[in-house]
Amino acid sequence: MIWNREETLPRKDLKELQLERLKAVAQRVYDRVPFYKTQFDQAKVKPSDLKDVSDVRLLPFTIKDHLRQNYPFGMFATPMTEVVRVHASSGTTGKPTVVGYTKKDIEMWSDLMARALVGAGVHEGDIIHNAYGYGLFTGGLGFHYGAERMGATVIPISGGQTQRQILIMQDFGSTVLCCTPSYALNLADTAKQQGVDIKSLKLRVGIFGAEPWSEAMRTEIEKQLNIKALDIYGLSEVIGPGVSCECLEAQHGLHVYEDHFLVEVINPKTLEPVPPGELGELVFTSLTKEAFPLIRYRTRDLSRLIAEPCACGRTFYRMERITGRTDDMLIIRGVNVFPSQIEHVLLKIEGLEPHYQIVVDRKGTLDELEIQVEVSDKIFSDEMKKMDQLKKKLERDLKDFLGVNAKITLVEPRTIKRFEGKAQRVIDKRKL
Ligand code: DLL
Repeated sequence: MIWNREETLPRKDLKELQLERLKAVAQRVYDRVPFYKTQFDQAKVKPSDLKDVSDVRLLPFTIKDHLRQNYPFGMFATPMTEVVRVHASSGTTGKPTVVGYTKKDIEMWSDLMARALVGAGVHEGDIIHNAYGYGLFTGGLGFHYGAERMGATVIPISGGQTQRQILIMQDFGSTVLCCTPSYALNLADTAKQQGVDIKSLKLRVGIFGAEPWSEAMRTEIEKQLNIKALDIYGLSEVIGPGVSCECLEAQHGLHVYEDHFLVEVINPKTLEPVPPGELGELVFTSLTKEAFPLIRYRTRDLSRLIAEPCACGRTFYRMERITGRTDDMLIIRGVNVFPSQIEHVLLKIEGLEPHYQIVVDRKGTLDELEIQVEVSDKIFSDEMKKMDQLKKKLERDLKDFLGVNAKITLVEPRTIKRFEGKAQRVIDKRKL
């Protein structure tokens, strides 16, 4: 289902809309945010230089460090009296990144989240189990407002208290599950422990994001929960969830909400744009935000654009699921690997469970990769020979598909740490 007209605008009209909005936002930040004025002046570019959407390339990039330097509210383009909400991304080091919203920003965001939900097949009468965390994280409230906007019933359960979540899903008849993909599996696992057949619940669709996950993980979640699993992407800096989302019809690639966010993919080394189909770093410019507009924000997330029209009728370009982040790529003895690629290989092997941890260490000058992965109850109770075969197979597949040597440690069921929000798959002892 299509939520609003903009989703199917002919691309020519969309471009016009984007240009008009781009000019306005460039002028707005130039006039109102000292940081942008300095940046534009240094790059010798003026908002009036923008004659075509592709002229966005004239504008300087914004990076996370810039946001940190202007902590907490220095990048806001409205007085605080107009800011009705702030969120912040946790960030593993240093200060969080703070973002702000005016009333109109919240309305726009709610509308985009309604669009995402409707595109995922959610309708009035649905009961949305929203297990994204409520708080400074954008996930919980982002979904909450979207759900209310489109008229479904939302259960603001947030993360945690996993056993209770199963009970609530059962008793309230939840039909839609919203949480991180790792938490969806945690829920499935917990249900099993409680003797509840999660497949027998009313759940029909899940909208998962906030962390990288693989196609193999999608298959696993769909199988374990007996639902359709869709991918949603976003980041606090740009708005929160609702920057792009898959449609139920194609379930392939996430439609970027281009009427509000101008997307570019660049080569992270040369900073030059790459054409659709080529992998690179996603860069977003917010076209309509009032409190916290962002110009050419480098996300560090890697993806490719799909320009081919989608079967669903939306004209927005799609982006492929995120492969990883430029800063979470592991270089193991010269080979580049992303945790999501490792996940893809290991989930294809029968007998391994979708719970794993990647440990990277350095012995002397050499990087070592260890993958700890749970085996199924059945395999665990089988003879040692089976475990040995499984281990060898995984070693071989990792070598064949990714070209890396890894030490494999098969562990007992339910011994790998479970997560309630974003999973932390990699323990990098080199950085400890
Ligand atoms: O994670 C917003 C969000 C909430 C998205 C709920 C989807 C659902 P941050 O905490 O600022 O915001 O983290 C943003 O998470 O730059 C990506 O690296 C990663 N990420 C988000 N969605 C996906 C996804 C929220 N679908 C960072 N696939 C981003 C892969 C994702 N990575």
